[in-house]
Amino acid sequence: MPPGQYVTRDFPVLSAGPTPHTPLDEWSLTISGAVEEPVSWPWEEFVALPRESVTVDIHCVTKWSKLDTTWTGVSIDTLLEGVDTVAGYVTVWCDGGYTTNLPLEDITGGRAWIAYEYGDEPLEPEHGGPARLLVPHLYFWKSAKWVRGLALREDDEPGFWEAYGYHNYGDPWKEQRYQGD
Ligand SMILES: Nc1nc2c(c(=O)[nH]1)N[C@H]1C(S)=C(S)[C@@H](COP(=O)(O)O)O[C@H]1N2
Ligand SMILES: [Mo]
Repeated sequence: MPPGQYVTRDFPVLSAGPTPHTPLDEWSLTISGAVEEPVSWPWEEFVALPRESVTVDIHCVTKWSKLDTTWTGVSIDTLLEGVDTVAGYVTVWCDGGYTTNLPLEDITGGRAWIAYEYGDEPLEPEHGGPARLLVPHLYFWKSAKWVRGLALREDDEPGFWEAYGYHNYGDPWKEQRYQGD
């Protein structure tokens, strides 16, 4: 367990605003920014991509951790196949306006997914359905719910909570909760 965390069996919902309900026929996932050509998958094409199931622990900055959560989704490596970029960072953006920033290397190498099932069921809207980012090695605020796109960038720019004083990187093992930690 990372320092300062306790285990919960519940699955708390933490959202900075109301839960968006985007119909699947209006949903797509887009990779844009520092790329030759932006690429976009409508829902049906997205869920037809190769899928992976992973069982991971998740760690919220408010100190709860949930062990052995099982998710199914598309690896970011799969989405970036054939995408040529000089970008070192990514801004993840969502329905509802939430954003979060990460180094590109933290969402590649089998370390991040766009998840659309939780425990073999479609991901519930409150937990980010139809699809959310899953980056279990960082605090859970980086795992953006209702994700719609990855904007690849050459420079880093703080996302929603990062601009409000959360740590820019958010490694739970180093207890990087807030700026200065
Ligand atoms: N779009 C969006 N994603 C978000 C949030 C949010 O408010 N909006 N909250 C973040 C925070 S602070 C946490 S701890 C987790 C909570 O996910 P959960 O509600 O599924 O537990 O989602 C993260 N992703
Ligand atoms: Mo959070």
